[in-house]
Amino acid sequence: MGYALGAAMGAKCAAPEREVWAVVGDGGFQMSSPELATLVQDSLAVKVIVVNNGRLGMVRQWQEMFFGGRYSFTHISGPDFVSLAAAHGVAAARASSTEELGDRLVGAREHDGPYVLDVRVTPDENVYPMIAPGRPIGEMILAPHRQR
Ligand SMILES: Cc1ncc(C[n+]2csc(CCOP(=O)(O)OP(=O)(O)O)c2C)c(N)n1
Repeated sequence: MGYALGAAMGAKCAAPEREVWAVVGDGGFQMSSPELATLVQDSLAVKVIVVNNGRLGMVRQWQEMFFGGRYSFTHISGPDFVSLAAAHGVAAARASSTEELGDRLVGAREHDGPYVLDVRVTPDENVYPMIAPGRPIGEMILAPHRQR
């Protein structure tokens, strides 16, 4: 968590001719968003797609599935990522529906420079596979019907 943007920046430095995207959660992006300044300073045309569910989603899902829906500190209201990017001089847009997403992705790809795409997604959508807290990787839950 918080690693993707820095890793993408390293990848872009190593292969400047390649298209490089960082796919990040809104929680993870808040750990590394100061690197937006580095993108500008070092002219790194990394594209960032923020999968923005307003949740620390993996932990929220644990709380739903294993802790009786007792949600604790997993609902987050981050900054406006489009404004945050703009404050750093990074182009940005938001997609709030599936219909908008295609055009926004094209816009991000065609932009000559770094870009932040804030994609709003369903807050409480669950994601699989999932490993229960304290359980080994061999007990990975692959789909909802395998929940215990
Ligand atoms: C540095 C660090 N801190 C805490 C965690 C525990 N952790 C795992 S997933 C997660 C929430 C991630 O939220 P977000 O980045 O918004 O992504 P989502 O799960 O919603 O897709 C947390 C806090 C971690 N993996 N790494």
